[in-house]
Amino acid sequence: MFDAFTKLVAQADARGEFLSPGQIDALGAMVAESNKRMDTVNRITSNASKIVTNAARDLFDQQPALIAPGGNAYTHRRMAACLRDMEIVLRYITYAIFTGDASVLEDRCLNGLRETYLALGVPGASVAEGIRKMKDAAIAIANDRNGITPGDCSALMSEVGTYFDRAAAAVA
Ligand code: PEB
Repeated sequence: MFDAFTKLVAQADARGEFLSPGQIDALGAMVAESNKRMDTVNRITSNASKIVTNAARDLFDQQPALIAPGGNAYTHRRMAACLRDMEIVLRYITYAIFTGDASVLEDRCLNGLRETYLALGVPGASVAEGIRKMKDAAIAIANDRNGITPGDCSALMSEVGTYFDRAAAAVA
C-alpha cells in the first residue's frame, strides 16, 4: 500500500535516483491543497450511507430484474451483501482519495473482485453501474459550493472520479 509520497520514493529508489524537482513540486502542491482533500474525504465519509442507499435504489429502479425472484440481489441476504459491497468499494475509494494513491483500493479491494463476482454469479456490469451512480452522488456532495470557502477543486474532483472509474472498470 502506497500513498502519493511513498509511491514516488519507491519509484525513485527503483531507479537509484533522487526525487526530481518536478516531483517535489507536485508533492508540495498536494500538501498546499490538502485541506480540500481532507474536506472531500470528510464529506464523502459522513454521507456514505446516503450515497450507497440512493445509488442502490436508482440501480434497482433501473434494473428491477436484480431484485425480482432469481435476481442476484433477491432475498434480504443478497440485498444486504450488495449494499455491503457498495459500501466497501466506497470506503476504499475514500482511502485512495485520502492517500492520493489508488494502490490501497487496487490491492485490498479490486484485486480478484471480478473473479469473485464471476464465481458467485454477481453481475459485474450492474455493480459497475452502481459504482458510477455513487461517483455522481459523491462528487456532487464533495463539490458542493455551499458551506465552504470556495476554491478551484476541479483537479481534485477529476482525481476522485478516476478512483470510481478504476473500481467500475475492475468489475465491469
Ligand atoms: C466482495 N461480495 C460477495 C462475496 C464477496 C464479495 C467476497 C461472497 C461472500 C459474501 O456473500 O459475503 N467482499 C466483497 C468486497 C470485498 C470483500 C467488495 C472487498 C474487500 O471482502 N448483487 C447484485 C448487485 C450487487 C450484488 C448488482 C451492487 O445483484 C452484490 C451489488 N455480492 C453481491 C451479492 C452477493 C455478494 C457477495 C448479492 C451475495 C451473492 C450470493 O451469495 O449469492
